[in-house]
Amino acid sequence: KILVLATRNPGKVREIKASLEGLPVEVKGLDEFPEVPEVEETGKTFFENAFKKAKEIAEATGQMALADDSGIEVDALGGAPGVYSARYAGVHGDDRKNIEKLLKELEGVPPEKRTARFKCVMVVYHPSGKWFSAEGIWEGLISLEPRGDKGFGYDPIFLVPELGKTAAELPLDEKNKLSHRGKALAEVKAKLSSFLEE
Ligand code: ITT
Repeated sequence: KILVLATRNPGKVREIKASLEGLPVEVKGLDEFPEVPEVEETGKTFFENAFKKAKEIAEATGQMALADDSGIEVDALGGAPGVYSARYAGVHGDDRKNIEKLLKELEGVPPEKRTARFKCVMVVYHPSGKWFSAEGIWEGLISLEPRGDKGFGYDPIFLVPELGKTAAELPLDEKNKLSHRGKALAEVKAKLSSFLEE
């Protein structure tokens, strides 16, 4: 059985592949399907985008697909950037610019008011039309300045309060134990085996 990861984000691919290791499926990246077209993210929710990506990639490849739509919600900004996290500063996937913009928007906001959470919604879609979803949330604080060089996206400014470290200071396996994506993946793994039997 083949499972295609419906994402072009290499940070997500690393974390998802590490977590799915040992499952009775062959995990493939989109780079192995150069002919599939880009999926446009037009949804207003993480679920809508994850569903659209998983369905379109499953239909384009004829294989089971797993999509991840995720982002960060900052309370002091009314939940922004949310579903627009990847393109917050205008250029899709420019992590450095996104971090810069978020820190600027939060200038003057004291540490205790910098509460935020990462959210991840995953959809696994089978070309037969069957699907299921899973999700995870990771609560934390936006730090005053970036720290750490692991991970991706907003990890350097996402403080994990109980560790006193940013997500970018955690090795991949430690991040996967705590993160929104790690939690969604645990749910995917629990549901996948019965899904494969159907
Ligand atoms: P695909 O749609 O191809 O999967 P993408 O990067 O465009 O890739 P999203 O639209 O779901 O994916 O945007 C997610 C953004 O949220 C991502 O680019 C990061 O900026 C941020 N993000 C999500 N999970 C994160 C994590 O674990 N650590 C840091 N930032 C994260």
